[in-house]
Amino acid sequence: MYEVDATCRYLQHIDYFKRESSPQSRCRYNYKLCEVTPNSVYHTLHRLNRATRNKPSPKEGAPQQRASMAEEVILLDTWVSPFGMRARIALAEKGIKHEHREEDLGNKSDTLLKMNPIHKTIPVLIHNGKPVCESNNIVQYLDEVWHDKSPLLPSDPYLKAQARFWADFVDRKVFDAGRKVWVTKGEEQKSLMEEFIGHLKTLEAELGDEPYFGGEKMGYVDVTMVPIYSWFHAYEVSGNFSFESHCPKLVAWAERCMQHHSVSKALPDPEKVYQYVLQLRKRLGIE
Ligand SMILES: N[C@@H](CCC(=O)N[C@@H](CS)C(=O)NCC(=O)O)C(=O)O
Repeated sequence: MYEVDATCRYLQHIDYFKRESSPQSRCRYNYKLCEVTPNSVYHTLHRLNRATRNKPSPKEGAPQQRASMAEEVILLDTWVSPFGMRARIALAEKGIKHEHREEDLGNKSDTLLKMNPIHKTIPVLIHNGKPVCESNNIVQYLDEVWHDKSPLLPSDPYLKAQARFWADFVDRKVFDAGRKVWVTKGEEQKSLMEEFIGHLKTLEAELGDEPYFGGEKMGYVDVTMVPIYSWFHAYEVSGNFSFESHCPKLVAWAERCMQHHSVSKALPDPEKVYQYVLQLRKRLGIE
């Protein structure tokens, strides 16, 4: 313990004397003052480093430092999931190399159960062995750690709060109403569909004349919302209507997002989604 204390004192002194003297005299002076030798400093730091390597504290290292180290990034995902698509878009926007693992949600992997024991849902991002769960949380995490490339959230606190508000609206209102449409039929389904379209119109009004929810550039709300566009075809065929006639601006916005390789690569073929929905409704005994 003495060695550790002495080494800490030595490191503090280096800092203090940095401005005071030449590098040589600084070292000699500090070693002497702190009763350490170059050898003991080296060995103590080496030991401390080894002891903490497997136990990183949450405060350790600034995010940008971590992003520049060798990274292991894994995404547990399922192709049809709009939540998974959010993570895929953010990873692609930021050009983050990662391993993509497709989960069978009918037979969840041990890794998924271990990494997301609370909800047991995908997506899960595993960054250097540590899990990050919940899609919007993942997008925010990626944006913070890899903040240098394609920032998604605004840095201004007020604009950031607004972006989070709308992303929450997408989750709570749009995605929720959209999901309920698939597990109902008849009149109930019709009224849920109207509710769903109502929420889309609210979003359309929020978009206004901007090209993206993020303003001139695609941002957090765009990444949160655009995945559901891959399900529009399924809604249209099932409900025999057109989104274009109800919310043309929103459809134009989605098409604009699709021009981004990150989005077109992350979203699956709409016809494949429709076939998946049909199967799902059959399995649930709705069709
Ligand atoms: N709020 C979660 C929702 C994730 C979610 O519902 N994922 C679905 C796939 S779309 C899932 O893993 N379902 C498996 C289950 O519920 O057992 C998020 O944003 O990540």
